[in-house]
Amino acid sequence: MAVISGVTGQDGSYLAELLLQKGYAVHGLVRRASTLNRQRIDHLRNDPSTRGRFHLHYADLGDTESLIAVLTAVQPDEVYNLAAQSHVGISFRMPTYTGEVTGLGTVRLLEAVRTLCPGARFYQASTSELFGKAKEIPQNERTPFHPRSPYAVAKLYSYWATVNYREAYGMFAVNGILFNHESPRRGENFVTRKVTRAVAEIVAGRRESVALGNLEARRDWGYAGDFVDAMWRMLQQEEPRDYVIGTGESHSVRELAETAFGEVGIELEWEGEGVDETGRDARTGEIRVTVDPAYFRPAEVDFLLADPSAARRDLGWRPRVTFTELIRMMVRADLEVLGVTA
Ligand code: NAP
Ligand code: F7E
Repeated sequence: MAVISGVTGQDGSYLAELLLQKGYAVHGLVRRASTLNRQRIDHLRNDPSTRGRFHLHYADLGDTESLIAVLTAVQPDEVYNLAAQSHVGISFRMPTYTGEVTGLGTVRLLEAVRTLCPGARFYQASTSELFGKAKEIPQNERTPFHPRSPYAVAKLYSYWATVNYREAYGMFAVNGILFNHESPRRGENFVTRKVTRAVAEIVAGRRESVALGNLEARRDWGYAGDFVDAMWRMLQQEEPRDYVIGTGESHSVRELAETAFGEVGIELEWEGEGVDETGRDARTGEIRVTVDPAYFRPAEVDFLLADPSAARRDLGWRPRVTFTELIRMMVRADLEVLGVTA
Protein backbone atom coordinates (compact mmCIF):
# COMPACT_ATOMS: atom_id res chain seq x y z
CA MET A 1 0.00 0.00 0.00
CA ALA A 2 1.47 3.35 -1.06
CA VAL A 3 0.62 7.00 -0.50
CA ILE A 4 1.66 9.48 -3.20
CA SER A 5 1.54 13.22 -2.60
CA GLY A 6 1.48 15.12 -5.90
CA VAL A 7 -0.35 12.29 -7.69
CA THR A 8 -1.94 14.75 -10.14
CA GLY A 9 1.50 15.96 -11.28
CA GLN A 10 3.73 14.59 -14.04
CA ASP A 11 5.71 12.20 -11.84
CA GLY A 12 2.78 11.28 -9.59
CA SER A 13 0.81 10.03 -12.58
CA TYR A 14 3.66 7.84 -13.89
CA LEU A 15 4.46 6.53 -10.42
CA ALA A 16 0.81 5.67 -9.74
CA GLU A 17 0.74 3.81 -13.06
CA LEU A 18 3.90 1.86 -12.16
CA LEU A 19 2.76 0.91 -8.66
CA LEU A 20 -0.69 -0.15 -9.86
CA GLN A 21 0.98 -2.35 -12.48
CA LYS A 22 2.97 -3.93 -9.66
CA GLY A 23 -0.25 -4.75 -7.81
CA TYR A 24 -0.10 -2.01 -5.16
CA ALA A 25 -3.10 -0.25 -3.71
CA VAL A 26 -2.34 3.44 -4.35
CA HIS A 27 -3.68 6.35 -2.33
CA GLY A 28 -3.11 9.71 -3.97
CA LEU A 29 -3.38 13.08 -2.26
CA VAL A 30 -5.23 15.77 -4.20
CA ARG A 31 -5.73 19.36 -3.21
CA ARG A 32 -8.94 21.22 -3.52
CA ALA A 33 -9.31 23.60 -6.45
CA SER A 34 -12.36 25.23 -8.00
CA THR A 35 -11.86 23.15 -11.13
CA LEU A 36 -10.91 19.47 -11.15
CA ASN A 37 -7.32 18.93 -12.22
CA ARG A 38 -6.99 15.20 -12.79
CA GLN A 39 -6.27 14.90 -16.50
CA ARG A 40 -3.02 13.02 -15.91
CA ILE A 41 -4.69 10.33 -13.82
CA ASP A 42 -8.15 10.06 -15.38
CA HIS A 43 -7.08 7.00 -17.39
CA LEU A 44 -6.17 5.22 -14.14
CA ARG A 45 -9.42 6.13 -12.46
CA ASN A 46 -11.40 4.72 -15.39
CA ASP A 47 -9.31 1.54 -15.80
CA PRO A 48 -11.22 -1.60 -14.70
CA SER A 49 -7.93 -3.36 -13.78
CA THR A 50 -7.25 -0.79 -11.04
CA ARG A 51 -10.77 -0.86 -9.60
CA GLY A 52 -10.69 -0.86 -5.80
CA ARG A 53 -6.92 -0.18 -5.77
CA PHE A 54 -6.71 3.50 -6.71
CA HIS A 55 -8.01 6.00 -4.18
CA LEU A 56 -7.88 9.78 -3.97
CA HIS A 57 -7.97 11.79 -0.75
CA TYR A 58 -8.24 15.52 -0.27
CA ALA A 59 -5.09 16.71 1.50
CA ASP A 60 -2.66 19.59 1.26
CA LEU A 61 0.97 19.86 2.31
CA GLY A 62 0.00 23.12 3.97
CA ASP A 63 -2.53 21.38 6.20
CA THR A 64 -1.16 18.97 8.81
CA GLU A 65 -4.56 17.65 9.88
CA SER A 66 -5.41 16.44 6.38
CA LEU A 67 -2.11 14.53 6.21
CA ILE A 68 -2.75 12.97 9.61
CA ALA A 69 -6.24 11.89 8.56
CA VAL A 70 -4.97 10.12 5.42
CA LEU A 71 -2.06 8.33 7.09
CA THR A 72 -4.23 7.25 10.02
CA ALA A 73 -6.78 5.75 7.65
CA VAL A 74 -4.39 4.19 5.12
CA GLN A 75 -1.43 2.99 7.25
CA PRO A 76 0.80 2.79 4.15
CA ASP A 77 3.98 0.75 3.65
CA GLU A 78 5.49 3.39 1.37
CA VAL A 79 5.07 7.17 1.17
CA TYR A 80 6.28 9.11 -1.88
CA ASN A 81 6.45 12.87 -1.31
CA LEU A 82 6.21 14.32 -4.80
CA ALA A 83 4.04 17.36 -4.01
CA ALA A 84 5.69 20.75 -4.39
CA GLN A 85 5.51 24.20 -5.91
CA SER A 86 7.95 22.82 -8.45
CA HIS A 87 8.61 25.73 -10.83
CA VAL A 88 12.02 27.32 -10.28
CA GLY A 89 11.28 30.59 -12.13
CA ILE A 90 7.96 31.10 -10.34
CA SER A 91 9.59 30.42 -6.97
CA PHE A 92 11.32 33.83 -7.28
CA ARG A 93 7.86 35.40 -7.45
CA MET A 94 6.44 33.27 -4.61
CA PRO A 95 9.34 32.59 -2.26
CA THR A 96 7.35 32.33 0.97
CA TYR A 97 4.68 30.04 -0.46
CA THR A 98 7.37 27.89 -2.07
CA GLY A 99 9.13 27.56 1.29
CA GLU A 100 5.84 26.73 2.97
CA VAL A 101 4.92 23.88 0.60
CA THR A 102 8.20 22.66 -0.90
CA GLY A 103 10.14 23.03 2.37
CA LEU A 104 7.92 22.89 5.46
CA GLY A 105 5.38 20.65 3.73
CA THR A 106 7.95 17.84 3.75
CA VAL A 107 8.40 18.12 7.51
CA ARG A 108 4.63 18.04 8.01
CA LEU A 109 4.49 14.77 6.11
CA LEU A 110 7.63 13.32 7.72
CA GLU A 111 6.29 14.15 11.17
CA ALA A 112 2.95 12.54 10.37
CA VAL A 113 4.74 9.39 9.16
CA ARG A 114 6.97 9.33 12.26
CA THR A 115 4.02 9.52 14.65
CA LEU A 116 1.44 7.43 12.78
CA CYS A 117 3.25 4.84 10.65
CA PRO A 118 6.99 4.98 11.51
CA GLY A 119 7.69 1.70 9.71
CA ALA A 120 6.61 3.16 6.36
CA ARG A 121 9.38 3.83 3.84
CA PHE A 122 9.60 7.48 2.80
CA TYR A 123 10.78 8.87 -0.55
CA GLN A 124 11.60 12.57 -0.89
CA ALA A 125 11.62 14.18 -4.34
CA SER A 126 14.96 15.95 -4.13
CA THR A 127 16.48 17.65 -7.13
CA SER A 128 19.59 18.47 -9.13
CA GLU A 129 18.69 22.13 -8.43
CA LEU A 130 20.42 21.52 -5.08
CA PHE A 131 23.75 21.55 -6.97
CA GLY A 132 22.85 24.96 -8.43
CA LYS A 133 26.11 26.83 -9.00
CA ALA A 134 27.71 23.46 -9.37
CA LYS A 135 31.06 22.83 -7.71
CA GLU A 136 32.01 20.05 -10.14
CA ILE A 137 30.90 18.40 -13.36
CA PRO A 138 29.39 15.81 -13.38
CA GLN A 139 27.47 15.89 -10.08
CA ASN A 140 27.19 12.86 -7.82
CA GLU A 141 25.96 12.10 -4.26
CA ARG A 142 29.07 13.73 -2.74
CA THR A 143 29.00 16.97 -4.77
CA PRO A 144 28.43 19.97 -2.43
CA PHE A 145 25.16 21.87 -2.78
CA HIS A 146 24.79 25.54 -3.76
CA PRO A 147 21.08 26.31 -4.30
CA ARG A 148 20.25 29.25 -6.58
CA SER A 149 16.51 29.84 -6.15
CA PRO A 150 13.83 29.91 -3.45
CA TYR A 151 12.73 26.54 -4.86
CA ALA A 152 16.18 25.03 -4.42
CA VAL A 153 16.56 26.53 -0.96
CA ALA A 154 13.25 24.96 0.08
CA LYS A 155 14.32 21.62 -1.41
CA LEU A 156 17.61 21.83 0.51
CA TYR A 157 15.62 22.09 3.75
CA SER A 158 13.57 19.05 2.72
CA TYR A 159 16.69 17.12 1.74
CA TRP A 160 18.24 17.61 5.18
CA ALA A 161 14.94 17.03 6.98
CA THR A 162 14.77 13.63 5.28
CA VAL A 163 18.36 12.78 6.27
CA ASN A 164 17.63 14.00 9.80
CA TYR A 165 14.53 11.80 10.25
CA ARG A 166 16.61 8.84 9.05
CA GLU A 167 19.43 9.56 11.50
CA ALA A 168 17.35 10.74 14.45
CA TYR A 169 14.50 8.22 14.36
CA GLY A 170 15.93 5.35 12.32
CA MET A 171 13.26 5.82 9.65
CA PHE A 172 13.72 4.41 6.16
CA ALA A 173 13.71 7.87 4.57
CA VAL A 174 15.64 8.57 1.36
CA ASN A 175 16.28 11.34 -1.14
CA GLY A 176 16.19 10.77 -4.86
CA ILE A 177 18.29 13.60 -6.30
CA LEU A 178 16.65 13.62 -9.70
CA PHE A 179 17.88 15.59 -12.68
CA ASN A 180 15.33 17.10 -15.09
CA HIS A 181 12.86 14.60 -16.44
CA GLU A 182 10.18 15.32 -18.96
CA SER A 183 7.35 13.72 -20.92
CA PRO A 184 4.23 14.57 -22.88
CA ARG A 185 2.65 15.10 -19.44
CA ARG A 186 5.17 17.80 -18.47
CA GLY A 187 3.65 21.10 -17.31
CA GLU A 188 3.34 23.57 -20.20
CA ASN A 189 5.61 26.23 -18.66
CA PHE A 190 8.74 24.09 -18.29
CA VAL A 191 11.08 24.71 -21.17
CA THR A 192 10.92 21.32 -22.95
CA ARG A 193 7.14 21.23 -23.10
CA LYS A 194 6.93 24.93 -23.88
CA VAL A 195 9.10 24.33 -26.94
CA THR A 196 7.45 21.09 -28.13
CA ARG A 197 3.98 22.62 -27.79
CA ALA A 198 5.09 25.73 -29.66
CA VAL A 199 6.53 23.60 -32.47
CA ALA A 200 3.19 21.78 -32.80
CA GLU A 201 1.25 25.06 -32.76
CA ILE A 202 3.52 26.53 -35.45
CA VAL A 203 2.95 23.43 -37.61
CA ALA A 204 -0.79 23.83 -37.03
CA GLY A 205 -0.59 27.47 -38.13
CA ARG A 206 -1.74 28.72 -34.73
CA ARG A 207 1.32 30.83 -33.98
CA GLU A 208 4.51 32.16 -35.55
CA SER A 209 7.26 31.77 -32.97
CA VAL A 210 8.23 31.00 -29.38
CA ALA A 211 9.92 33.40 -26.92
CA LEU A 212 12.53 31.84 -24.64
CA GLY A 213 14.93 32.98 -21.92
CA ASN A 214 18.50 31.76 -21.45
CA LEU A 215 19.45 29.63 -24.45
CA GLU A 216 22.82 28.60 -23.01
CA ALA A 217 21.63 26.81 -19.84
CA ARG A 218 22.48 23.12 -19.97
CA ARG A 219 20.41 20.36 -18.42
CA ASP A 220 20.58 16.57 -18.12
CA TRP A 221 17.11 15.78 -19.52
CA GLY A 222 15.62 12.30 -19.16
CA TYR A 223 12.21 10.64 -19.48
CA ALA A 224 9.89 10.78 -16.46
CA GLY A 225 8.62 7.24 -17.09
CA ASP A 226 12.17 5.93 -16.56
CA PHE A 227 12.77 8.05 -13.47
CA VAL A 228 9.75 6.91 -11.40
CA ASP A 229 11.11 3.38 -11.63
CA ALA A 230 14.24 4.62 -9.82
CA MET A 231 12.06 6.05 -7.03
CA TRP A 232 10.45 2.68 -6.46
CA ARG A 233 13.81 0.87 -6.57
CA MET A 234 15.19 3.17 -3.87
CA LEU A 235 12.46 2.08 -1.47
CA GLN A 236 13.15 -1.64 -2.15
CA GLN A 237 16.79 -1.48 -0.98
CA GLU A 238 17.95 -3.11 2.26
CA GLU A 239 19.53 0.09 3.53
CA PRO A 240 18.16 3.63 3.13
CA ARG A 241 20.49 5.68 0.91
CA ASP A 242 20.26 8.79 -1.24
CA TYR A 243 20.88 8.50 -4.99
CA VAL A 244 21.55 10.77 -7.96
CA ILE A 245 19.34 9.89 -10.93
CA GLY A 246 20.05 11.29 -14.39
CA THR A 247 21.12 10.23 -17.85
CA GLY A 248 24.77 11.36 -17.88
CA GLU A 249 24.15 13.51 -20.99
CA SER A 250 23.71 17.28 -21.04
CA HIS A 251 22.20 19.60 -23.67
CA SER A 252 21.62 23.34 -23.92
CA VAL A 253 18.22 24.99 -24.33
CA ARG A 254 19.47 26.01 -27.80
CA GLU A 255 20.07 22.34 -28.70
CA LEU A 256 16.66 21.48 -27.31
CA ALA A 257 15.05 24.04 -29.66
CA GLU A 258 17.10 22.76 -32.63
CA THR A 259 16.10 19.16 -31.89
CA ALA A 260 12.39 19.93 -31.46
CA PHE A 261 12.15 22.05 -34.63
CA GLY A 262 14.29 19.47 -36.44
CA GLU A 263 11.58 16.87 -35.69
CA VAL A 264 9.17 18.74 -37.98
CA GLY A 265 11.77 19.43 -40.66
CA ILE A 266 12.63 23.00 -39.64
CA GLU A 267 16.34 23.74 -39.45
CA LEU A 268 17.07 26.75 -37.22
CA GLU A 269 19.64 29.35 -38.22
CA TRP A 270 20.76 31.65 -35.41
CA GLU A 271 21.61 35.31 -35.83
CA GLY A 272 22.13 38.30 -33.53
CA GLU A 273 23.23 38.28 -29.91
CA GLY A 274 21.75 38.38 -26.42
CA VAL A 275 18.15 39.61 -26.31
CA ASP A 276 18.34 40.40 -30.05
CA GLU A 277 19.14 36.82 -31.03
CA THR A 278 16.64 35.00 -33.22
CA GLY A 279 16.30 31.52 -34.64
CA ARG A 280 15.07 31.56 -38.23
CA ASP A 281 13.74 28.78 -40.42
CA ALA A 282 16.81 28.28 -42.65
CA ARG A 283 14.58 27.56 -45.65
CA THR A 284 11.91 30.28 -45.41
CA GLY A 285 13.69 32.89 -43.27
CA GLU A 286 10.71 33.09 -40.88
CA ILE A 287 11.58 33.87 -37.26
CA ARG A 288 10.68 30.90 -35.07
CA VAL A 289 12.59 31.63 -31.83
CA THR A 290 13.08 34.96 -30.05
CA VAL A 291 14.64 35.85 -26.69
CA ASP A 292 12.55 37.55 -24.00
CA PRO A 293 14.38 38.68 -20.84
CA ALA A 294 11.14 38.13 -18.90
CA TYR A 295 12.18 34.47 -18.82
CA PHE A 296 15.67 35.17 -17.43
CA ARG A 297 16.03 34.20 -13.76
CA PRO A 298 17.57 36.42 -11.07
CA ALA A 299 20.12 33.64 -10.49
CA GLU A 300 20.62 30.88 -13.04
CA VAL A 301 21.82 27.29 -12.87
CA ASP A 302 24.17 27.03 -15.82
CA PHE A 303 25.31 23.46 -16.18
CA LEU A 304 23.88 20.25 -14.79
CA LEU A 305 25.16 16.80 -15.67
CA ALA A 306 24.51 13.68 -13.60
CA ASP A 307 26.92 10.96 -12.63
CA PRO A 308 24.34 8.20 -11.99
CA SER A 309 26.92 5.42 -11.47
CA ALA A 310 25.84 4.63 -7.87
CA ALA A 311 22.24 4.11 -9.02
CA ARG A 312 23.44 1.89 -11.85
CA ARG A 313 25.53 -0.18 -9.45
CA ASP A 314 23.14 -0.51 -6.48
CA LEU A 315 19.69 -0.14 -8.04
CA GLY A 316 20.43 -1.71 -11.42
CA TRP A 317 18.80 1.42 -12.86
CA ARG A 318 19.57 2.95 -16.22
CA PRO A 319 17.55 5.29 -18.45
CA ARG A 320 16.02 3.75 -21.57
CA VAL A 321 14.84 6.81 -23.50
CA THR A 322 17.52 9.07 -25.07
CA PHE A 323 17.29 12.85 -25.34
CA THR A 324 16.39 12.76 -29.04
CA GLU A 325 13.76 10.05 -28.48
CA LEU A 326 12.30 12.07 -25.61
CA ILE A 327 11.93 15.25 -27.65
CA ARG A 328 10.52 13.26 -30.57
CA MET A 329 7.96 11.64 -28.22
CA MET A 330 6.93 15.06 -26.87
CA VAL A 331 6.69 16.77 -30.26
CA ARG A 332 4.63 13.88 -31.67
CA ALA A 333 2.30 13.91 -28.67
CA ASP A 334 1.75 17.66 -29.02
CA LEU A 335 1.12 17.31 -32.76
CA GLU A 336 -1.40 14.58 -32.05
CA VAL A 337 -3.27 16.74 -29.53
CA LEU A 338 -3.72 19.35 -32.27
CA GLY A 339 -4.60 16.72 -34.87
CA VAL A 340 -1.78 17.68 -37.25
CA THR A 341 1.13 15.81 -38.81
CA ALA A 342 4.52 17.01 -39.98
P1 NAP B 1 4.49 18.83 -10.95
O1 NAP B 1 4.03 18.27 -12.25
O2 NAP B 1 4.58 20.31 -10.79
O3 NAP B 1 3.53 18.23 -9.81
C1 NAP B 1 3.52 18.76 -8.52
C2 NAP B 1 2.41 18.08 -7.73
O4 NAP B 1 2.37 18.66 -6.42
C3 NAP B 1 1.01 18.30 -8.34
O5 NAP B 1 0.26 17.13 -8.15
C4 NAP B 1 0.43 19.41 -7.47
O6 NAP B 1 -0.96 19.43 -7.40
C5 NAP B 1 1.03 19.00 -6.11
N1 NAP B 1 1.00 20.08 -5.13
C6 NAP B 1 1.47 21.34 -5.26
N2 NAP B 1 1.27 22.03 -4.14
C7 NAP B 1 0.64 21.20 -3.27
C8 NAP B 1 0.16 21.34 -1.96
N3 NAP B 1 0.25 22.49 -1.28
N4 NAP B 1 -0.41 20.25 -1.35
C9 NAP B 1 -0.53 19.08 -2.02
N5 NAP B 1 -0.12 18.91 -3.29
C10 NAP B 1 0.48 19.95 -3.91
O7 NAP B 1 5.94 18.27 -10.58
P2 NAP B 1 6.70 16.96 -11.15
O8 NAP B 1 7.51 17.37 -12.32
O9 NAP B 1 5.76 15.83 -11.24
O10 NAP B 1 7.75 16.70 -9.97
C11 NAP B 1 7.40 15.90 -8.85
C12 NAP B 1 8.29 16.26 -7.69
O11 NAP B 1 9.65 16.03 -8.05
C13 NAP B 1 8.24 17.71 -7.26
O12 NAP B 1 8.44 17.74 -5.86
C14 NAP B 1 9.40 18.36 -7.96
O13 NAP B 1 9.82 19.50 -7.25
C15 NAP B 1 10.42 17.24 -7.91
N6 NAP B 1 11.40 17.18 -8.98
C16 NAP B 1 10.99 17.24 -10.27
C17 NAP B 1 11.93 17.12 -11.29
C18 NAP B 1 11.53 17.14 -12.73
O14 NAP B 1 12.42 17.35 -13.58
N7 NAP B 1 10.27 16.90 -13.06
C19 NAP B 1 13.28 16.91 -10.96
C20 NAP B 1 13.65 16.82 -9.62
C21 NAP B 1 12.69 16.95 -8.63
P3 NAP B 1 -1.84 20.18 -8.55
O15 NAP B 1 -1.92 19.21 -9.69
O16 NAP B 1 -3.12 20.41 -7.85
O17 NAP B 1 -1.11 21.44 -8.92
O1 F7E C 1 14.13 25.37 -17.07
C1 F7E C 1 15.88 27.79 -19.15
C2 F7E C 1 15.78 28.05 -17.67
O2 F7E C 1 11.85 25.55 -16.08
C3 F7E C 1 15.26 24.71 -17.60
C4 F7E C 1 11.79 21.51 -12.43
O3 F7E C 1 11.15 20.29 -12.69
O4 F7E C 1 13.91 20.65 -13.15
C5 F7E C 1 12.97 21.67 -13.38
O5 F7E C 1 13.55 22.95 -13.14
C6 F7E C 1 16.25 25.75 -18.11
C7 F7E C 1 16.54 26.87 -17.12
O6 F7E C 1 13.34 23.57 -15.52
C8 F7E C 1 12.98 29.23 -20.75
O7 F7E C 1 16.35 29.33 -17.36
C9 F7E C 1 15.12 29.19 -21.08
O8 F7E C 1 17.92 27.15 -17.14
O9 F7E C 1 12.33 23.70 -17.73
P1 F7E C 1 12.81 24.56 -16.64
P2 F7E C 1 14.32 23.77 -14.28
O10 F7E C 1 14.38 25.17 -13.84
O11 F7E C 1 15.60 23.11 -14.63
C10 F7E C 1 14.45 20.61 -11.82
C11 F7E C 1 15.40 19.42 -11.74
C12 F7E C 1 13.42 20.63 -10.77
O12 F7E C 1 13.62 20.09 -9.67
C13 F7E C 1 12.25 21.53 -10.97
O13 F7E C 1 11.15 21.12 -10.16
O14 F7E C 1 15.68 26.38 -19.24
N1 F7E C 1 14.86 28.45 -19.97
N2 F7E C 1 13.98 29.69 -21.58
C14 F7E C 1 13.56 28.46 -19.75
N3 F7E C 1 12.82 27.86 -18.79
C15 F7E C 1 11.48 28.05 -18.83
N4 F7E C 1 10.69 27.45 -17.89
N5 F7E C 1 10.87 28.82 -19.80
C16 F7E C 1 11.59 29.44 -20.79
O15 F7E C 1 11.04 30.11 -21.64
